[in-house]
Amino acid sequence: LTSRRCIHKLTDMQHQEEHPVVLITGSQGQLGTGLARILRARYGKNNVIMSDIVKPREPILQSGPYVYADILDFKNLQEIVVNYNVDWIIHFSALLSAVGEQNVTLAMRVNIEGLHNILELSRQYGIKLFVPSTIGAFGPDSPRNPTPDITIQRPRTIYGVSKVHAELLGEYFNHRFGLDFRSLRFPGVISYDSLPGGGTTDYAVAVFHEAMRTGRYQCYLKPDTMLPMMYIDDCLRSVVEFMEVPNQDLRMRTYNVQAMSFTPEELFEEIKLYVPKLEITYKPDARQQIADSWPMRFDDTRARADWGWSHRYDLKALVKVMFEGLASKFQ
Ligand code: AKB
Repeated sequence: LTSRRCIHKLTDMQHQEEHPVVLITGSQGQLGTGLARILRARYGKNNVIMSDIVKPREPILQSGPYVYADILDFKNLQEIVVNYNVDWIIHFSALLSAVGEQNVTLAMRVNIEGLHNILELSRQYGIKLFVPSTIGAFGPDSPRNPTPDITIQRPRTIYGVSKVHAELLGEYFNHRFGLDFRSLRFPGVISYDSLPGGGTTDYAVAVFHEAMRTGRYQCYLKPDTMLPMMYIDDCLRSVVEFMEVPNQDLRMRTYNVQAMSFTPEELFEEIKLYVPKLEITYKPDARQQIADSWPMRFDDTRARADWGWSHRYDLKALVKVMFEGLASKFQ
């Protein structure tokens, strides 16, 4: 009997590993819908619960469960975790760098208090937790080209401070309580069917839309400001691949992931191959100072060595896929 019970237990664990129930917070942001689509195809439509504090965009309703989740309300989170028997949380809720500077109090609540709730919840219920980090977790004292995984981190934005806090607290919960915490530091993410919400790297998305709509774009960063960037498909694939790595194979809990680095000028030159008459003007604002303190290029050798990270999109491939995607959207 005992061994049969053991076998049942093993099969349950195996099933949980192969078909985890995943809760995505902040799922109406830039990354949530795309990730839910991939995870639903992999683990089953009803195993991926999208959540946010806003109403879902139309098609989401038919594609699987969608619930109200306020990350500042611990009981609300407990209820969802228990009712759906959640195994993993992908914690996307956050205020980004530029918008965070405009509302520091709210950024502290969402990015810090919200994270505390998610960490505590994950510890209590034995949940595997992914929290994205960012190039913004570094600051003017960090080496910028390239920026290694482990180096000085003294960011000057509330967004960056909250992300360093998340990295450190997650790693602490890992070694203190055995929480399976995982984090990737993302570059600016570029996508055509979802918009970023108030970051410093948003220009690299906005310019595509303006090139298609008006043929004109005013850039808030100087032409030679180099930052790491990544196409959304690479970004979402990195999350899935990283989450599926067996726990014992990870040497660290927080990894840099790099794909490409470019300046506004380099991006606009490439875009002009598709929109030759594109008119660009530059009017740097407060975001310039933020960008100047961030990495120009990530060193991600450890992610490549430890769990096989490899990007597929460089600048040329990115611009091509963006125009193909936008063309189908604007038709
Ligand atoms: C931002 O610009 O704030 C984000 C990021 C790089 O984390 N896109």
